[in-house]
Amino acid sequence: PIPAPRTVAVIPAPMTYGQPFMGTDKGPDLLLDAGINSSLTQLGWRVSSEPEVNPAIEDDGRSTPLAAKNSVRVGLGCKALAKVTHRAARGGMFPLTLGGDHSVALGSLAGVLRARPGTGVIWVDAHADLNTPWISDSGNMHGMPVGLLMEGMVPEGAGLLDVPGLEWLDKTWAGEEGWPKYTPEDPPPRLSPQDIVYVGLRDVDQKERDAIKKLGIRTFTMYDIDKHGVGAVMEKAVRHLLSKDLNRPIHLSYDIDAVDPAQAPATGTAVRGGLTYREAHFIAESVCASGQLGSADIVELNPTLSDQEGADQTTELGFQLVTSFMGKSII
Ligand code: NNH
Ligand code: MN
Ligand code: MN
Ligand code: MN
Repeated sequence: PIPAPRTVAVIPAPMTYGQPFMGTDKGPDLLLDAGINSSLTQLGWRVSSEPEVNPAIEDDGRSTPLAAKNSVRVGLGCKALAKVTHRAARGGMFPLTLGGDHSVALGSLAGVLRARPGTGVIWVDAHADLNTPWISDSGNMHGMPVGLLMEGMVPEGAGLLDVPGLEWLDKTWAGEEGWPKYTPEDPPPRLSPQDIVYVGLRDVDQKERDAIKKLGIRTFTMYDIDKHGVGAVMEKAVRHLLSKDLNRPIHLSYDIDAVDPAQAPATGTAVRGGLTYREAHFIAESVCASGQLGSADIVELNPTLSDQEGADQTTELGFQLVTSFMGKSII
Protein backbone atom coordinates (compact mmCIF):
# COMPACT_ATOMS: atom_id res chain seq x y z
CA PRO A 1 0.00 0.00 0.00
CA ILE A 2 0.99 3.60 -0.65
CA PRO A 3 2.13 5.38 2.57
CA ALA A 4 -0.20 7.98 4.12
CA PRO A 5 -1.30 10.58 3.37
CA ARG A 6 -2.66 8.95 0.25
CA THR A 7 -4.32 11.04 -2.43
CA VAL A 8 -7.87 10.49 -3.63
CA ALA A 9 -8.90 11.88 -7.01
CA VAL A 10 -12.57 12.81 -6.59
CA ILE A 11 -14.12 12.60 -10.07
CA PRO A 12 -17.66 13.86 -10.72
CA ALA A 13 -19.24 11.86 -13.56
CA PRO A 14 -22.81 13.18 -14.00
CA MET A 15 -23.89 10.66 -16.65
CA THR A 16 -27.60 10.00 -17.09
CA TYR A 17 -27.85 8.55 -20.63
CA GLY A 18 -27.15 4.96 -19.55
CA GLN A 19 -30.76 4.63 -18.33
CA PRO A 20 -34.17 6.11 -19.16
CA PHE A 21 -34.53 8.86 -16.51
CA MET A 22 -33.10 12.32 -16.17
CA GLY A 23 -31.80 13.15 -12.70
CA THR A 24 -28.94 10.69 -12.21
CA ASP A 25 -26.70 13.55 -13.38
CA LYS A 26 -27.48 15.31 -10.07
CA GLY A 27 -25.58 12.71 -8.01
CA PRO A 28 -22.08 14.21 -8.03
CA ASP A 29 -23.18 17.71 -6.97
CA LEU A 30 -25.36 16.29 -4.18
CA LEU A 31 -22.44 14.31 -2.76
CA LEU A 32 -20.00 17.21 -3.18
CA ASP A 33 -22.42 19.72 -1.64
CA ALA A 34 -22.88 17.36 1.32
CA GLY A 35 -19.16 17.88 1.96
CA ILE A 36 -17.51 14.71 0.72
CA ASN A 37 -14.15 16.40 0.12
CA SER A 38 -13.82 17.72 3.67
CA SER A 39 -14.90 14.36 5.10
CA LEU A 40 -12.18 12.66 3.08
CA THR A 41 -9.66 15.20 4.33
CA GLN A 42 -10.74 14.49 7.90
CA LEU A 43 -10.18 10.78 7.23
CA GLY A 44 -6.55 11.57 6.40
CA TRP A 45 -6.74 11.71 2.62
CA ARG A 46 -5.14 14.34 0.46
CA VAL A 47 -7.92 15.35 -1.94
CA SER A 48 -7.41 16.12 -5.61
CA SER A 49 -10.71 17.59 -6.73
CA GLU A 50 -11.06 16.81 -10.44
CA PRO A 51 -13.18 18.74 -12.92
CA GLU A 52 -16.55 17.26 -13.86
CA VAL A 53 -16.34 14.78 -16.72
CA ASN A 54 -18.70 16.48 -19.13
CA PRO A 55 -21.90 14.48 -19.66
CA ALA A 56 -23.21 16.78 -22.37
CA ILE A 57 -21.37 15.06 -25.19
CA GLU A 58 -23.22 15.64 -28.44
CA ASP A 59 -24.81 12.64 -30.03
CA ASP A 60 -23.14 12.53 -33.45
CA GLY A 61 -26.18 10.88 -35.01
CA ARG A 62 -24.63 7.47 -35.58
CA SER A 63 -27.09 4.73 -34.70
CA THR A 64 -26.90 0.99 -34.33
CA PRO A 65 -29.39 -1.83 -34.80
CA LEU A 66 -27.90 -3.32 -31.62
CA ALA A 67 -29.56 -2.85 -28.21
CA ALA A 68 -27.43 0.05 -27.00
CA LYS A 69 -29.38 3.25 -26.34
CA ASN A 70 -27.41 6.53 -26.46
CA SER A 71 -24.27 4.52 -27.21
CA VAL A 72 -22.36 7.54 -28.52
CA ARG A 73 -23.04 9.72 -25.49
CA VAL A 74 -22.42 6.90 -23.04
CA GLY A 75 -19.40 5.52 -24.89
CA LEU A 76 -17.61 8.83 -25.46
CA GLY A 77 -18.44 10.01 -21.93
CA CYS A 78 -16.91 6.81 -20.58
CA LYS A 79 -13.83 7.25 -22.76
CA ALA A 80 -13.30 10.71 -21.25
CA LEU A 81 -13.71 9.24 -17.77
CA ALA A 82 -11.35 6.35 -18.54
CA LYS A 83 -8.62 8.85 -19.37
CA VAL A 84 -9.09 10.58 -16.01
CA THR A 85 -9.13 7.41 -13.86
CA HIS A 86 -6.21 6.01 -15.86
CA ARG A 87 -4.09 9.09 -15.20
CA ALA A 88 -5.05 9.16 -11.51
CA ALA A 89 -4.30 5.46 -11.02
CA ARG A 90 -0.99 5.74 -12.90
CA GLY A 91 -0.10 8.61 -10.59
CA GLY A 92 -0.65 6.41 -7.54
CA MET A 93 -3.93 8.04 -6.60
CA PHE A 94 -7.22 6.48 -5.55
CA PRO A 95 -9.76 7.27 -8.31
CA LEU A 96 -13.17 7.82 -6.68
CA THR A 97 -15.89 8.24 -9.31
CA LEU A 98 -19.12 9.93 -8.27
CA GLY A 99 -21.91 8.86 -10.65
CA GLY A 100 -23.99 9.25 -12.52
CA ASP A 101 -25.70 6.07 -13.63
CA HIS A 102 -23.75 2.80 -13.56
CA SER A 103 -22.62 3.06 -17.18
CA VAL A 104 -19.85 5.31 -15.80
CA ALA A 105 -18.17 2.18 -14.41
CA LEU A 106 -17.35 1.18 -17.98
CA GLY A 107 -15.10 4.25 -18.07
CA SER A 108 -13.78 4.26 -14.52
CA LEU A 109 -12.97 0.56 -14.57
CA ALA A 110 -11.44 0.60 -18.06
CA GLY A 111 -9.05 3.33 -16.90
CA VAL A 112 -8.18 1.52 -13.68
CA LEU A 113 -7.71 -1.85 -15.43
CA ARG A 114 -5.40 -0.30 -17.97
CA ALA A 115 -3.25 1.26 -15.22
CA ARG A 116 -3.50 -1.76 -12.90
CA PRO A 117 -4.31 -4.87 -15.00
CA GLY A 118 -4.33 -7.19 -11.94
CA THR A 119 -7.25 -5.40 -10.32
CA GLY A 120 -10.03 -7.47 -8.75
CA VAL A 121 -13.58 -6.10 -8.66
CA ILE A 122 -16.32 -6.20 -6.01
CA TRP A 123 -19.64 -5.33 -7.67
CA VAL A 124 -22.29 -4.41 -5.09
CA ASP A 125 -25.62 -4.25 -6.89
CA ALA A 126 -29.14 -5.66 -7.12
CA HIS A 127 -28.24 -6.28 -10.78
CA ALA A 128 -25.37 -8.06 -12.55
CA ASP A 129 -24.77 -5.40 -15.23
CA LEU A 130 -23.44 -8.22 -17.41
CA ASN A 131 -25.54 -7.37 -20.47
CA THR A 132 -24.11 -6.42 -23.84
CA PRO A 133 -25.69 -4.79 -26.90
CA TRP A 134 -26.07 -8.34 -28.27
CA ILE A 135 -28.13 -9.74 -25.38
CA SER A 136 -29.73 -6.82 -23.51
CA ASP A 137 -33.54 -6.76 -23.29
CA SER A 138 -33.70 -3.04 -22.38
CA GLY A 139 -30.80 -1.57 -24.38
CA ASN A 140 -29.94 0.53 -21.31
CA MET A 141 -26.19 0.76 -21.04
CA HIS A 142 -26.09 1.04 -17.24
CA GLY A 143 -26.86 -2.69 -17.40
CA MET A 144 -23.69 -3.37 -19.43
CA PRO A 145 -20.45 -2.10 -17.80
CA VAL A 146 -19.36 -5.56 -16.63
CA GLY A 147 -20.50 -7.31 -19.82
CA LEU A 148 -18.62 -4.93 -22.10
CA LEU A 149 -15.33 -5.47 -20.22
CA MET A 150 -15.72 -9.20 -19.59
CA GLU A 151 -13.81 -11.71 -21.71
CA GLY A 152 -16.17 -14.09 -23.48
CA MET A 153 -19.22 -11.80 -23.57
CA VAL A 154 -18.89 -10.31 -27.07
CA PRO A 155 -20.18 -12.91 -29.57
CA GLU A 156 -17.82 -14.66 -31.95
CA GLY A 157 -17.39 -12.62 -35.13
CA ALA A 158 -18.61 -9.37 -33.53
CA GLY A 159 -16.56 -6.64 -31.87
CA LEU A 160 -16.84 -3.42 -29.90
CA LEU A 161 -16.07 -1.61 -33.14
CA ASP A 162 -19.69 -2.40 -34.05
CA VAL A 163 -21.01 -0.16 -31.25
CA PRO A 164 -20.78 3.59 -32.04
CA GLY A 165 -18.94 5.27 -29.16
CA LEU A 166 -17.14 2.13 -27.99
CA GLU A 167 -14.44 1.99 -30.68
CA TRP A 168 -11.87 2.98 -28.05
CA LEU A 169 -12.33 -0.43 -26.40
CA ASP A 170 -11.74 -2.40 -29.61
CA LYS A 171 -8.32 -3.92 -30.19
CA THR A 172 -8.05 -2.06 -33.52
CA TRP A 173 -8.40 1.38 -31.85
CA ALA A 174 -5.94 3.86 -33.43
CA GLY A 175 -5.21 5.85 -30.27
CA GLU A 176 -5.46 9.53 -29.33
CA GLU A 177 -4.31 12.01 -26.71
CA GLY A 178 -4.60 10.44 -23.26
CA TRP A 179 -5.56 6.98 -24.54
CA PRO A 180 -2.92 5.55 -26.92
CA LYS A 181 -3.34 2.63 -29.30
CA TYR A 182 -3.08 -0.88 -27.94
CA THR A 183 0.03 -3.03 -28.17
CA PRO A 184 0.69 -6.62 -27.07
CA GLU A 185 2.21 -5.21 -23.84
CA ASP A 186 -0.70 -2.80 -23.38
CA PRO A 187 -3.82 -4.65 -24.56
CA PRO A 188 -7.42 -3.37 -24.34
CA PRO A 189 -8.65 -3.42 -20.73
CA ARG A 190 -10.59 -6.63 -20.00
CA LEU A 191 -11.84 -8.56 -16.99
CA SER A 192 -11.56 -12.32 -16.56
CA PRO A 193 -14.51 -14.15 -14.97
CA GLN A 194 -12.48 -14.99 -11.84
CA ASP A 195 -11.54 -11.32 -11.32
CA ILE A 196 -14.97 -10.16 -10.13
CA VAL A 197 -17.38 -11.03 -7.31
CA TYR A 198 -20.98 -9.90 -7.06
CA VAL A 199 -22.62 -8.97 -3.75
CA GLY A 200 -26.33 -8.24 -3.26
CA LEU A 201 -27.81 -9.62 -6.51
CA ARG A 202 -31.58 -10.14 -6.66
CA ASP A 203 -32.72 -9.11 -10.15
CA VAL A 204 -30.71 -10.84 -12.87
CA ASP A 205 -31.83 -11.24 -16.50
CA GLN A 206 -32.04 -14.76 -17.96
CA LYS A 207 -29.14 -14.27 -20.39
CA GLU A 208 -27.03 -12.80 -17.60
CA ARG A 209 -27.76 -15.86 -15.47
CA ASP A 210 -26.74 -18.13 -18.34
CA ALA A 211 -23.48 -16.19 -18.71
CA ILE A 212 -22.72 -16.24 -14.96
CA LYS A 213 -23.06 -20.04 -15.00
CA LYS A 214 -21.14 -20.54 -18.22
CA LEU A 215 -18.24 -18.30 -17.16
CA GLY A 216 -18.26 -19.48 -13.54
CA ILE A 217 -18.46 -15.98 -12.02
CA ARG A 218 -18.58 -15.95 -8.20
CA THR A 219 -21.87 -14.51 -6.92
CA PHE A 220 -23.13 -13.69 -3.43
CA THR A 221 -26.85 -13.02 -3.83
CA MET A 222 -29.35 -11.80 -1.24
CA TYR A 223 -30.08 -15.49 -0.64
CA ASP A 224 -26.46 -16.04 0.38
CA ILE A 225 -26.51 -12.99 2.64
CA ASP A 226 -29.71 -14.25 4.30
CA LYS A 227 -28.33 -17.76 4.66
CA HIS A 228 -24.75 -17.13 5.81
CA GLY A 229 -24.83 -13.54 7.03
CA VAL A 230 -23.01 -10.59 5.51
CA GLY A 231 -19.89 -11.28 7.62
CA ALA A 232 -19.27 -14.73 6.17
CA VAL A 233 -20.18 -13.51 2.68
CA MET A 234 -17.66 -10.66 2.72
CA GLU A 235 -14.95 -12.91 4.12
CA LYS A 236 -15.46 -15.29 1.21
CA ALA A 237 -15.81 -12.50 -1.36
CA VAL A 238 -12.53 -10.83 -0.39
CA ARG A 239 -10.76 -14.18 -0.08
CA HIS A 240 -11.93 -15.20 -3.55
CA LEU A 241 -10.23 -12.14 -5.07
CA LEU A 242 -7.10 -12.15 -2.90
CA SER A 243 -6.40 -15.90 -3.11
CA LYS A 244 -4.86 -15.25 -6.53
CA ASP A 245 -2.60 -12.46 -5.22
CA LEU A 246 -2.67 -11.01 -1.70
CA ASN A 247 -1.37 -7.69 -3.01
CA ARG A 248 -3.69 -7.09 -5.93
CA PRO A 249 -5.68 -3.85 -5.88
CA ILE A 250 -9.46 -4.01 -5.45
CA HIS A 251 -11.97 -1.82 -7.28
CA LEU A 252 -15.33 -1.41 -5.51
CA SER A 253 -18.30 -0.49 -7.68
CA TYR A 254 -21.19 0.39 -5.39
CA ASP A 255 -24.66 0.71 -6.94
CA ILE A 256 -26.93 2.35 -4.35
CA ASP A 257 -29.81 0.15 -5.58
CA ALA A 258 -28.12 -2.78 -3.80
CA VAL A 259 -29.56 -1.25 -0.64
CA ASP A 260 -33.20 -1.86 0.22
CA PRO A 261 -35.59 0.78 -1.17
CA ALA A 262 -36.65 1.55 2.43
CA GLN A 263 -33.18 3.08 2.91
CA ALA A 264 -32.44 4.09 -0.68
CA PRO A 265 -35.67 5.09 -2.45
CA ALA A 266 -34.11 7.69 -4.77
CA THR A 267 -32.80 5.41 -7.53
CA GLY A 268 -33.98 4.34 -10.98
CA THR A 269 -34.50 0.60 -10.59
CA ALA A 270 -35.35 -0.03 -6.94
CA VAL A 271 -35.86 -3.72 -6.12
CA ARG A 272 -37.39 -4.90 -2.85
CA GLY A 273 -35.51 -7.26 -0.54
CA GLY A 274 -32.18 -5.44 -0.51
CA LEU A 275 -29.37 -4.79 1.95
CA THR A 276 -30.21 -3.33 5.34
CA TYR A 277 -28.51 -0.12 6.43
CA ARG A 278 -25.94 -2.04 8.48
CA GLU A 279 -25.34 -4.73 5.82
CA ALA A 280 -24.69 -1.96 3.30
CA HIS A 281 -22.16 -0.37 5.65
CA PHE A 282 -20.57 -3.66 6.65
CA ILE A 283 -19.80 -4.36 2.99
CA ALA A 284 -18.11 -0.96 2.66
CA GLU A 285 -16.21 -1.41 5.93
CA SER A 286 -14.99 -4.89 5.14
CA VAL A 287 -13.72 -3.93 1.68
CA CYS A 288 -11.81 -1.11 3.37
CA ALA A 289 -10.49 -3.53 6.01
CA SER A 290 -9.05 -5.75 3.26
CA GLY A 291 -6.36 -3.07 2.94
CA GLN A 292 -6.38 -3.49 -0.84
CA LEU A 293 -9.04 -1.03 -1.97
CA GLY A 294 -7.48 1.14 -4.68
CA SER A 295 -10.43 2.69 -6.56
CA ALA A 296 -14.21 2.93 -6.34
CA ASP A 297 -17.50 4.18 -7.81
CA ILE A 298 -20.70 5.25 -6.07
CA VAL A 299 -23.59 5.33 -8.56
CA GLU A 300 -27.32 5.50 -9.38
CA LEU A 301 -28.44 8.18 -6.94
CA ASN A 302 -31.41 9.96 -8.57
CA PRO A 303 -33.06 12.59 -6.34
CA THR A 304 -35.88 13.24 -8.83
CA LEU A 305 -37.38 9.76 -8.35
CA SER A 306 -38.63 10.18 -4.80
CA ASP A 307 -39.91 12.91 -2.49
CA GLN A 308 -37.44 15.33 -0.90
CA GLU A 309 -37.14 13.27 2.27
CA GLY A 310 -36.29 10.14 0.28
CA ALA A 311 -33.77 12.04 -1.84
CA ASP A 312 -32.04 13.45 1.25
CA GLN A 313 -32.01 10.05 2.90
CA THR A 314 -30.50 8.36 -0.16
CA THR A 315 -27.87 11.08 -0.59
CA GLU A 316 -26.91 10.80 3.08
CA LEU A 317 -26.65 7.02 2.74
CA GLY A 318 -24.40 7.28 -0.33
CA PHE A 319 -22.26 9.82 1.46
CA GLN A 320 -21.91 7.60 4.55
CA LEU A 321 -21.10 4.54 2.43
CA VAL A 322 -18.26 6.45 0.78
CA THR A 323 -16.82 7.54 4.12
CA SER A 324 -17.09 3.92 5.32
CA PHE A 325 -15.15 2.41 2.43
CA MET A 326 -12.67 5.29 2.54
CA GLY A 327 -11.70 4.50 6.10
CA LYS A 328 -14.15 5.84 8.66
CA SER A 329 -14.20 3.57 11.71
CA ILE A 330 -16.82 3.54 14.41
CA ILE A 331 -14.31 3.92 17.24
N1 NNH B 1 -30.67 -5.89 -16.07
C1 NNH B 1 -31.46 -4.73 -16.43
C2 NNH B 1 -31.00 -4.15 -17.74
O1 NNH B 1 -29.95 -4.48 -18.21
C3 NNH B 1 -31.50 -3.70 -15.34
C4 NNH B 1 -30.21 -2.99 -15.05
N2 NNH B 1 -30.45 -1.92 -14.12
C5 NNH B 1 -29.59 -1.50 -13.18
N3 NNH B 1 -28.39 -2.08 -13.05
N4 NNH B 1 -29.90 -0.64 -12.37
O2 NNH B 1 -27.65 -1.92 -11.93
O3 NNH B 1 -31.69 -3.30 -18.30
MN1 MN C 1 -22.51 20.09 -11.95
MN1 MN D 1 -25.64 -1.29 -11.48
MN1 MN E 1 -28.50 -1.89 -9.99
